[in-house]
Parts: sequence; C-alpha cells; structure tokens
Amino acid sequence: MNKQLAEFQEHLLKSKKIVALVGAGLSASSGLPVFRGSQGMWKNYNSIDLATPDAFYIDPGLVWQFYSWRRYSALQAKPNKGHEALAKLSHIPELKYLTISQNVDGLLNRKRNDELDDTYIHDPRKLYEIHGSLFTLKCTSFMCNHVERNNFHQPLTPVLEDTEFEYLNKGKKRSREDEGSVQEQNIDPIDIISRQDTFASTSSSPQFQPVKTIDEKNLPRCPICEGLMRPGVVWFGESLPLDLITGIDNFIEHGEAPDLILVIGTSGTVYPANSYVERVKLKGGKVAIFNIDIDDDVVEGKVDRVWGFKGDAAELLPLALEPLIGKI
Ligand code: BJW
Ligand code: ZN
Repeated sequence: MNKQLAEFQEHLLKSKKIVALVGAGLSASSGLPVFRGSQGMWKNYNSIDLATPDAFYIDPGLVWQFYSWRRYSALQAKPNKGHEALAKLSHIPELKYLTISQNVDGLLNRKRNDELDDTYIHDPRKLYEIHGSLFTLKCTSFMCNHVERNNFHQPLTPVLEDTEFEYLNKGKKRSREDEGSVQEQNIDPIDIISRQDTFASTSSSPQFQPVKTIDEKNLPRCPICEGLMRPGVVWFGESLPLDLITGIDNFIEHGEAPDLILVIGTSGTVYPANSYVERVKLKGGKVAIFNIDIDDDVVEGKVDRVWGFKGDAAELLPLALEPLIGKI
C-alpha cells in the first residue's frame, strides 16, 4: 500500500473529531461543473460573474436562467461514492464529525437509488451547507424576507422552461468526461454534453440555447408579497448564515481539538470556507487533500502534517476512508 495512504489511515483510525470541507470537485464526477478553470463557463458567461448580487440586480432574468439550468442539472445528477463516503462518516456514532459543504447541489442529501439504506444519506445535523441551496428561494423584498425551502419544481415559471438546457439539441444523452473519471448517467433527455465534445470541432458544435430577455414579472414571485424571489444561495459579498458560522466555530474551538480536516474538491479560494483548514491546523489537526490538482510537494509528503491524494474524489475518498466506513 502507498506509504501516504497507510499513514493517513493510521491517523484516521485514531481520530476522534473530524471535519470535512467540501467543494465543487466532489460533484464533478456526478456531472456537475466546477466554478473555476475551463469548466467554469455557462454559455458565454463565467459562472463566477453570475454568482453576485450585482449580476442579479442588473439582470435577474439572466441570473435566473443560469440557476434554472443549475437546478435542473443538479436534479438530474446522482450522488457518487464520494458523497456516500461522507454520509457514512456522518453516521459513525462515536465520531465527532462535521461536513462543511460549499456546494449548493443537495447531492449529500439524496440517495443514488432507493434500495440503499439511510446511511447513504448524510446526517442532516452534521451537514452545514454554508453557501445555501439551489432549492431554496428567498424573497428580495426587505420588508418580507419570505424563504421557501425544498422547492424542486421545474421550471419555476413558464418562461424558465427551456432555459434549463444549455444547448439547443435537446434529447442528447449526457456523458461527461472528467480527467479520466467517467460516470455514465442514466438520465432522460438533457442537452448538456461533454465540454470536450463541445470544443472538439466547430462543425459538430451544438448551439447554445439563446439567453432570453425576461420581464421581472415573469420570474419567480413571492407568494406572500408578490416581490421578486431570488435563489437561496450565498453570493460574493454576502454574509453566510450566522447560525452555521457559529456552529462551525463552536465545533472547531470548543471541546477537544479536531484531529483531521479532509479538504475535498475545492480550490480553497473563497473565504471563510478556506480559513477552516488553517484553523484546524493551528489547533494541531492534520490535513488530507483530495483533488485532481495538487502540488507535487504535497503529494510526495513533503509538507508538514498534510497528505495529498491526487485524483477523482469520488474514487479516492471511499478507498481512503474504508477502514472507518467499510467498503461502499
Ligand atoms: C476535483 C475534481 C474531482 C475538479 N475530484 N477534485 C475582496 C473583495 C471582495 C470580497 C472579498 C475580498 N477578499 C475576500 C473576500 C470575501 C469573499 C471571497 O472569498 N472572495 C475571494 C474570491 C477573494 N467571500 C465572500 O464574499 C463570502 N462572504 C463573506 O465573506 O461574508 C463575510 C462573512 C464571513 C463570515 C461570516 C459572516 C460574514 C461569500 C462567498 C460566497 C461564495 N459563493 C459561491 C456561489 C454560491 C452559489 C452558487 O453555487 O451559484 O460559492 S462562489 C463559488 O466558489 C461557490 C463555491 O461554493 C465557491 C468555492 O468554489 P469551489 O467549490 O472551491 O470550486 P472551484 O471551481 O473553485 O474548485 C473546484 C476544485 O475541484 C478545483 O480545485 C479542482 O481541481 C477540483 N476538482 N474535479 C476532486 N473529480
Ligand atoms: Zn415576499
């Protein structure tokens, strides 16, 4: 067995308190794109530019089309074995455990199929979705602030029909290839095809579904005050839910110090999520990174108290955690 993995697993078995910090890379092999790098585009827009209050203020119709596509893609996607490995960790009774997820796709809250038992769904008490959820809607009216959770209705309004698809050629089955990890998905007509295919040749390139100009009155409206609803996610410059931030602070700072933080599929570029790694380290905890892109020094074990496992988190996590969670 690889020396790094053996060392990590020895520490894992001794650990009493573990934190996992999760990013978009965990859902990559479920077919959901990450934010940064070549995958971080929606039509001709950079995803990051659309995840801002300014973008919504300037053109809520554009931003709703982006989120309509995100909601639809997340609903079509299935949790992978990486999600399941974290769910299993969350059900170990004697382990103090917390997943801090930056993802808004809800994949940790769902099962791959109905035959699996409930240990394949994350314990909700140990899952903090700090950037919100694609399936929460919030009223933008200052006087109202109505919040609607677990809204899985698609399309949200008639005008958002079709905007769920990125490309015009509906009916094509999705097959997404991510750095050698392919998860063929058994999903109904969906027109998001592998970006590799998209850029392979201009003659076979699919055409983007055009972005519509949508009148605000046709976007999701508040059932209480008729105000404009927005996606219940946390955009740049916005505060994170205070109860979750306090809960994380308590978990890290109070009681025994965390022994380990698993840093899974995140670029670590966004505050405050990225600050938790250093905070666990400062408390004496060790770090294990699961990412397709890790510095060689880390992979070779040259960085103090940090292990790096390079590859698809959906494949590596279940293997690395196997001594604790068993075979998935
Ligand atoms: C794989 C893989 C595979 C791929 N297997 N790995 C200067 C100016 C203005 C603001 C700031 C500033 N400096 C700091 C700030 C604060 C700002 C910030 O951090 N900005 C930086 C960018 C500089 N932060 C905020 O504004 C936050 N609010 C805040 O700080 O309020 C103050 C406050 C704090 C605490 C308490 C109270 C108040 C809010 C941040 C909100 C971020 N929102 C988004 C959008 C969410 C909604 C949506 O999804 O649409 O969150 S942005 C986007 O980035 C999204 C993600 O959750 C987040 C992190 O991205 P992530 O997950 O890391 O994805 P990628 O694409 O970056 O990385 C993917 C990784 O996976 C890569 O490493 C790949 O290699 C890897 N990978 N395939 C394993 N198969
Ligand atoms: Zn309202």
